Parts: sequence; C-alpha cells; structure tokens
Amino acid sequence: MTVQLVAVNRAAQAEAPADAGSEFLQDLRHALAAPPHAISPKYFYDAEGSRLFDRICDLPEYYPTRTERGILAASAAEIAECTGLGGDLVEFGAGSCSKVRLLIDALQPRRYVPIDISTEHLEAAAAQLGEDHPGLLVLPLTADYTASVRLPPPLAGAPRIGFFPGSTIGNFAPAEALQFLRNAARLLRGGGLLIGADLVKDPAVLHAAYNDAQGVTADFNLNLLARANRELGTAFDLGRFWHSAFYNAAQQRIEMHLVSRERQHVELAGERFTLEEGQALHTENSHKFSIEGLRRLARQAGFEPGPAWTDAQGLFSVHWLRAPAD
Ligand code: AVJ
Repeated sequence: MTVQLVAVNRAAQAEAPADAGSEFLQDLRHALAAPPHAISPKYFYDAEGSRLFDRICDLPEYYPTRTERGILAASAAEIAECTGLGGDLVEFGAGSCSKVRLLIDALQPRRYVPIDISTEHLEAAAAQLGEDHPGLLVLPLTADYTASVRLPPPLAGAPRIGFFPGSTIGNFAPAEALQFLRNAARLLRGGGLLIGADLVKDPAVLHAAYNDAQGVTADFNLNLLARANRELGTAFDLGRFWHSAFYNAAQQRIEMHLVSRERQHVELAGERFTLEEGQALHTENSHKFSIEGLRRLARQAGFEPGPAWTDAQGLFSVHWLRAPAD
C-alpha cells in the first residue's frame, strides 16, 4: 500500500474512481501470480463487505468496537479539552459514521468530512448523520485514503481534527503506518489526530475475535473472492477455500489468509493460475500495539502525543496526538 494524503485548495473531490475495477484486477493478478501472494484488505469493502464488517462489530467475540465505543463515550469531555470546540473533523475510513456520534455533543464540530472507499455505504450513513444533526455541515468524500485524498479547503478558525478509530492503523505494515502518520501530521498541522489502536493481549482473546463462532469473519474474508466473481468475472468456488486467521507473535499481528483446500485452477481476465493444496492468499494484517509503542511511532511521525485512554481491562487504546503548527 502506498500512503499519501494531500490537501489542495480546490473543491472537494476524490480521485476519479473510474479505474477502481482495474486496480482490483491488477492487484489480484499480482497476488495470484507470485509470492508473497498478498492483496490489500481495502478490497474487502464493497457494499457487501461493509455490511459484513458491520456484523463483525456486533459479534460477542469481536471486542474492539464495543471497547473503543466505551472509551470514546466515557472520555468525550476530556477528548474535547484536547481538541477544542468547533473543529473541522475529518474521519479516515468512516464506514457507517457511527463512532463520531459519540463525540459530536462534546466536540461540537463545525464540519464533518467522512472519507470512505465504499460510496453507497458512506452516502447513506452521512445523509442520516446530517439529518440527525441539522447544524452540522456533513461533507462525505468517496476516496481511497491509502492512496491520495484531496481534502476540502480548510475552514477559517476551525482546526483540522483527524479521526482514525477502529485500529485501522493496524492494517498497515509498520513503515506504511509511519508514512500515513507523517502525512497526517502535515495535513492536520495546528490540530491533531484522535486515533484508536488495539492492544497486544492474550493470543486466545485475539484468536477468538478473528475466528468467531458464527463464521461472519470467514464470510468477510471470503467476500474478497465473491467480489472478484461479481466484478472481475472470475469463477472462484468459495467452498474450495477456507478462512485462516492466527496471531503472528513475532510481528505482533493477526494475519488472515484464504487457503486453497485442494490443487485448483482459476482464471482471471483470460489468464490461468494454479493454486496448490494449502496455498494461501494473504488478505489482511491487523497489527497490535502497546500504548508506548504507538506513542513512539507518533513521535517519529512528527506528532506530540497527548493523553491516551484505555478500558479497565486494557484491551484497546485511544490516543490524542497533537500536530504542531510547523
Ligand atoms: C477494520 C482493520 C480494524 O483489523 O480488526 C475485523 C478488520 N478483519 N475482522 C481489524 C477486521 C477481521 C479490522 N479493522
């Protein structure tokens, strides 16, 4: 993944999504053709994938969402003391725009700019939020924030407050996370970033969170192939793959893979690929952090870490990172 955030002084506009399909084709082709057989988890999030992710967030085993919501609700007043009131709130990967609802009363933002890769999902969620908060200017932006995002021009007197919840930062490799944070520090200078980071913990708890009993996470993972069937004309037989998720302690991350149950051939845009029995397509990394590790990364990226909030069990953390004005 390349990470680049740019602010330009022109009307809010996402990079043209016209080539989104061919980008998926190219990336899937690369993943099938050669090691490390990996593809970006951003392709999980078509309309169906976004719906499945919302179901994951409600699973009993998936603690991050409800834990972070608890932290945000309990700490909203203290968070507002850090961010100030009347800011220009920009959310990276806003999805259903549900977590920001926990902050609006306390932070009283003037504008909310939710950015997400899944248009339909985002538009509906943003429209609903606008209806529920008539005084709030809601400006949804369909964009791939791991590539290049054009933010609307700044609002005079309203510092830019970035919001990056859910530990989505964990999807990046460490070097990419640093690059994302560096770009964010520049984009948000004079304001800051409110970021959620999942914490290192008992691997059994992590394992359960990514191998839920109902199999929703498996469906979410397999949706990558279902999406390829819908959009790229492939004929993946989902029954010939299994969902694998495990904790890689050395790399401090959950890895998700789709593993071929048998030797099989798949065709993509006229090209034939062979998958061996047990061959894995690496679909996601979800890095876990220590509070100090996240603060160190933020400092390296040019932020000045402020307070960090956590739950009583130390499962999840939320950090305020100040972005110096220059
Ligand atoms: C949205 C990237 C934070 O890593 O926990 C949930 C995605 N993958 N279950 C995560 C996910 C499998 C999630 N993030």
